[in-house]
Amino acid sequence: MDRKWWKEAVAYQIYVRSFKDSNGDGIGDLRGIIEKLDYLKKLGIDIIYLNPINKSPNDDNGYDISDFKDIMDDFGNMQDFDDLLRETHIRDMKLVMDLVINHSSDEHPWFTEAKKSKQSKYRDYYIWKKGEAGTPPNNWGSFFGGSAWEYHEDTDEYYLHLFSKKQPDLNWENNDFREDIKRVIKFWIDKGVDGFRMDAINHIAKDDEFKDGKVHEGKIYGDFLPYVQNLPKVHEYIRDIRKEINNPEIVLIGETGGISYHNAYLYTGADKKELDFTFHFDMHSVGRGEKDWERTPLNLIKDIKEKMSGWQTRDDKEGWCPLFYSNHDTTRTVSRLGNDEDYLEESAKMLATLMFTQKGTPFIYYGEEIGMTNNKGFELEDYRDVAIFNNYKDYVESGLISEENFMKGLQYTSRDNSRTPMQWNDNINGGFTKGKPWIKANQNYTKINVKEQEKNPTSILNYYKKAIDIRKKYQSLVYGEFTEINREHEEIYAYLRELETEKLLIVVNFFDNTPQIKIEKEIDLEKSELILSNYDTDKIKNKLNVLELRPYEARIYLIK
Ligand code: TEU
Ligand code: CA
Repeated sequence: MDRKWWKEAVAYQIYVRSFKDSNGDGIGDLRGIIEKLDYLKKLGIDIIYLNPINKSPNDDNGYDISDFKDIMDDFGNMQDFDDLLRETHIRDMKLVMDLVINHSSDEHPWFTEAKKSKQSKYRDYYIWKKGEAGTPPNNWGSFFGGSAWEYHEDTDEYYLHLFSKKQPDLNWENNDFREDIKRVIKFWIDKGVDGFRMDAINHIAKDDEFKDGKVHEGKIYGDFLPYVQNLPKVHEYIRDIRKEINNPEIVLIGETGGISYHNAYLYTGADKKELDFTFHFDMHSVGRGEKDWERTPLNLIKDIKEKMSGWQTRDDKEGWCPLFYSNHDTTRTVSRLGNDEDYLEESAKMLATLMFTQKGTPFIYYGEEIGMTNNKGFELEDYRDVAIFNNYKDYVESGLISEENFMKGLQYTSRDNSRTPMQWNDNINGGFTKGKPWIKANQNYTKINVKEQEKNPTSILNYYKKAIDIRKKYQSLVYGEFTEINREHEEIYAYLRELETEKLLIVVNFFDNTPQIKIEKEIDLEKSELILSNYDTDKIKNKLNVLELRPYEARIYLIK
């Protein structure tokens, strides 16, 4: 296994807008992050991954960039960035930026020039098509509701936007554009950035026939995924970027929907010279029902074991993987995979035990380390996600979906569940801001916050610290062999991690009952040392390798 700094690291994702507001405008910012670097260092963080911080009109909270080489006004200025990068490096932490290059903002100069004339040099930086008698070039629907095409009257053509209409897709077929975007990447590398998370990178190649997509049951528009996701040409463009970067110490992380453990090697295989690892969407869908307002009970084998062990048991040459259960595009981990009602602490700690004992780079999503949960009781006007309001028009105002089901669907699936202000203490808005927060704080900040948990030795936060310490102490958790045991058990997930003579057994119960498991392995638990548990350890009984686990109980044994 070739050793890399980013394989041994623990990462932390910061949704900058919601992390810490330093100037009272209700929006998180770079100086707010600087205030909290010591908190992150103490937690055991090695990599900080920031959601986009470039200049943006914020139609999609920074994922619509109007200047790739400057900092968003809401977050501060380039001096603040230079200070943040320096302070991060002084603390021996690394900084990974979000690189959003599948599209730009419609306020980017390239696009404003492109709109002026079909003869503009920048016209072909984007994807323009004629419509047919007032209708778009095809029936594609955007990820954020409505058509994927926006009509531009002055030049009588439509432009493509897989996301919002203020996010026109960039044309990667255009060589001048590709040379320009390489200059952007070089600019940030020269400033000292340690790596990039490449947003929606699997969409940068489009099928050039622009055929209509299938209109699935209950949908209004055609499905464009087969024509805009993971097409072969994506690899050619990424290899070109990697060659340009030409520095193995710079980590390149993809974001690739529609990819999982059986085909991630297409992007991350050692022989591909493309990405080091890639964010997938496997955990996003767990628990989701047929409709957004429906839930399905957790099926441990199908939803968890097959997926997680699938990533764990790939051949090393297929590449590395992230270990994450939440980010800014899905809901809060403990609400989706755990139990945020009766067993918040136990289940949050159980999930953390998985994250820090598997092979891959753990990514803590801000607030996960204190068990932040989904919102309860947001009204429609409390939501901020651009993806919501087009869908409301398309589906509720047209009567296709009832208001009640639409609102319930948001409660279960909205990205805004994971974008409420970080809960630092029990002051108003969780101590995130002295102003009015850009999005309402989750009202449980009075109970779930950093200050309370720092002083409580059995808090979720202190469990994360212990689990991270254990991960850094035992190399088998980073580079060791993963062997799942008792796959058929429907409530308990159990596996070994081994490296030379070091052997750890991890067992977790995913439910609120007390199942037993007989460890079918030539290990003698009587002689093993229990090195971490989310329950008090003196009441643990296990004889003859039969373990009985309490609700959401998690244990790590050092096998002697
Ligand atoms: O999300 C990408 C994304 O949502 C698509 O890749 C899609 O969900 C996936 O391919 C389905 O298989 C990124 C950011 O994470 C998100 O916050 C932004 O809104 C989006 O791109 C646009 O930049
Ligand atoms: Ca601010």
